[in-house]
Formats: sequence, structure tokens, C-alpha cells
Amino acid sequence: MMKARMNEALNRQINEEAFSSYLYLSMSAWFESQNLKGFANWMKVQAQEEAVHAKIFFNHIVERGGRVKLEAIAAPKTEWASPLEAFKDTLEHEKHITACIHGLMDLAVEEKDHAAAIALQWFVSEQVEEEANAEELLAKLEMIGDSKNGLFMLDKELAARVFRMPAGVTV
Ligand code: OFO
Repeated sequence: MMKARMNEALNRQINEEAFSSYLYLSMSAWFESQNLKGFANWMKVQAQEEAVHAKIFFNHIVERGGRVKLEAIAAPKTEWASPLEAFKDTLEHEKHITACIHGLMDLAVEEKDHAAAIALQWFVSEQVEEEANAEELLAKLEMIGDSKNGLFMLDKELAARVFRMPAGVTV
């Protein structure tokens, strides 16, 4: 049985992940409006991943005899000045999520909640990847600058991203 403090903190994290999904879906919609279909695809896949993250926390709470309580999801931003700005926001958001995950891990250690700590370990590694992906794309966009050709090439590259359920995860 999970302690109430951890249960509440994990419920808050479900909301963070649901908001992440909503934010990236909003970015996907913005990229669609800019006719950048590859970027839109990349963000839609990202939104799917975030929805899975929320469900992993959901399942963990249920498996441990806790109680899932869903809260309202805040409205995300809907307009960006440029793809560069969208990816700056993405990186900032992922840094925020990393801080949330680290906070949860600190709580798991404090509460001696070993099961939560093991579940959170996957998220610690995932966040390293999430930040690295956002940093890489941000660096590419900085390199591209005002080049329409560069943007077109990157859009083509991002069109290839497909959603894959993480290994060992069923939601
Ligand atoms: Fe769930 O990793 Fe991004 O936000």
C-alpha cells in the first residue's frame, strides 16, 4: 500500500504528463497551421508518448492500492513565433518535468518507497533522453537560421518519427 503523500504526488505527476501531452498536441496543431507536416508529426508522436507516461503513473498507483484522482488540465499555449521558439519551450518544459521526476525520486527515498523508486528510475533515464532530443533539435534549428531549405529538410526528417510503445510497458 502506497502512503498518502506519495499517492498525492503521483496524482500531480499524472496531471503534469497529461499537460505535457496537451502542450505537444497544441504545438502539433500550430505546426500544421504552418504547413510543417513533419514537425507536426514529431509533436503528435511526442504527445502520444506523454499520454503513455501519464498512464504508467496511473497504473503504478492502481497496482499499489492507491487512488487515482484526475484534475483539470491547464490550457496550453497555442501560438509560437517560430519553430525555434516552440523547441525552446519544449526544452524548458522538459527541464521542468525532469525537476518534477527528481523531486518524486527524492520523496520515494525519504519515504523508503522502494517500489516507487524503481518505477521512477525509468523516468529518470527517459528525461535524459527527452532533454537530449529537444536540445538536438534546438541546435539544428539554430544552425538552420533563416534558411527555408534547411527547414524543409528538417521537416522531412521529422516526418519519419513513429510512435513506439516503450519496451515492457503495457497501458
Ligand atoms: Fe513525460 O516526458 Fe516529456 O514531459
